[in-house]
Amino acid sequence: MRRIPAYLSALALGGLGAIVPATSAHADNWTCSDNYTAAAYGYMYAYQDHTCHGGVIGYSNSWDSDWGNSNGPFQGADTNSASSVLNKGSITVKFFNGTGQDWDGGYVCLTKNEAYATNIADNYFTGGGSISVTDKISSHKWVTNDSCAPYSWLT
Ligand SMILES: [Ca+2]
Ligand SMILES: [Ca+2]
Repeated sequence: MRRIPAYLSALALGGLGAIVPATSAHADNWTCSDNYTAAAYGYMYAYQDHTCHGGVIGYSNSWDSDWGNSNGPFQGADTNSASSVLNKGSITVKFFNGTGQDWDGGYVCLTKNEAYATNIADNYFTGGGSISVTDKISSHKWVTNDSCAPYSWLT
């Protein structure tokens, strides 16, 4: 009689969930990879806390020139509140600091290949001043990479 491999036995007995170690499932909760998998194609997302935690502030497949006004995908208290961001679109997202200034002030860019920035506290807007991106994003739009400075990439 052929011996059944142990992992197949486990699968047959306990189902797929039973063979996923609990530690692995927990670890997934502290990255943005699960959020990226669940995200809709063509959209960018912004989250309240780092590593895509704390709730989705907003998501968009278009632009929003003021995350603090009462129009578009980001409104009111959404401005100056994002701590991590995700890009599942087809081009780059450009995020701006200028609060209520319609795509003004310093900026940072997130490419579709980078996919997400888990903690933007150690990223700084262009224009100097060492302004951390956390809790400072106030608008966004989709751009081609040539509109982003070499030092403006979110990682
Ligand atoms: Ca808005
Ligand atoms: Ca701002």
